[in-house]
Amino acid sequence: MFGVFCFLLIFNGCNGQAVNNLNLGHCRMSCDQEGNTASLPYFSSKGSQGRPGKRGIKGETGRKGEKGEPCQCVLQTAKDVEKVQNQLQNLQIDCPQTKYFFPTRTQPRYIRMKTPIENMASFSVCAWITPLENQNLSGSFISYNTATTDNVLVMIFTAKLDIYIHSVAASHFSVNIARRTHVCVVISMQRGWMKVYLDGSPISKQTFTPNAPIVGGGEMVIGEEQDSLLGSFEKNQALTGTVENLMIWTRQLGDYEIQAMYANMCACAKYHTIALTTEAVDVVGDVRAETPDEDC
Ligand SMILES: [Ca+2]
Repeated sequence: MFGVFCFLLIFNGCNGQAVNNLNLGHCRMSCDQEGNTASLPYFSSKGSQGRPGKRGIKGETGRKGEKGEPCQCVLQTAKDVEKVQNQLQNLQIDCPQTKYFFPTRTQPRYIRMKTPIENMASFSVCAWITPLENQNLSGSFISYNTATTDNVLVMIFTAKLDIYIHSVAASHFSVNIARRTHVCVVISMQRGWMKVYLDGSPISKQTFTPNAPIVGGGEMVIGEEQDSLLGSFEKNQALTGTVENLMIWTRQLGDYEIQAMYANMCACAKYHTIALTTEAVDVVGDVRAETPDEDC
């Protein structure tokens, strides 16, 4: 519950004004350097460096350096406050907890969504993903085909994250995952951009030619890459590792919603359209549904 607690603390503490000296260390949120466009407006700076200790005169020990300030938190404008407030209203805290382990590439083994896929003009995909021990994450995370078109949407980890839309390579992100990581991808088809977040922070935004929405009614598969409807899987594109709390929203999630999900596994952005709950999926082959870590 810490994550949501922290967000509420920020919100309640500020009353539309700046908040200073709020230590967010226990929220597992990262602070960034001021002016870095990747940082969120209410994170002003890293904890400042303490002054260095003075060198002792010969034969004496020098004084220790002072401790730096804790991570500072500043909501700079009323607009920032409003933004946080709006996004907090879009959080729920009793979110579906799901965990699936893909131990091998023995095929076929995948999760098929039974939930009907809607048209998606803007959408967001988030999950915690963990590669197998001592491996980098590799394989197809999301593969969506319709009856008439393959690769309508593909998100596949190679030594990077490759995203294909309408069968065309839309973006390649420098993302190489070697440990459990919270990953979100937010895509606007109409505006032609996609943004990747790792562990709650935006790391890259790329543009592509604006395009028609993803057409619903097809087959979405987690863990294999379809080259035909529910078939033509390739072993070297099979995902191994663990996928937790995979959810999809047919809207753009905001920075704060994504941060909140990273800070607290029980929290999630409201109004999701897809989650991998038992009743929503067919599990095929060597994929294990496991007990989620969090008891929310
Ligand atoms: Ca393929």
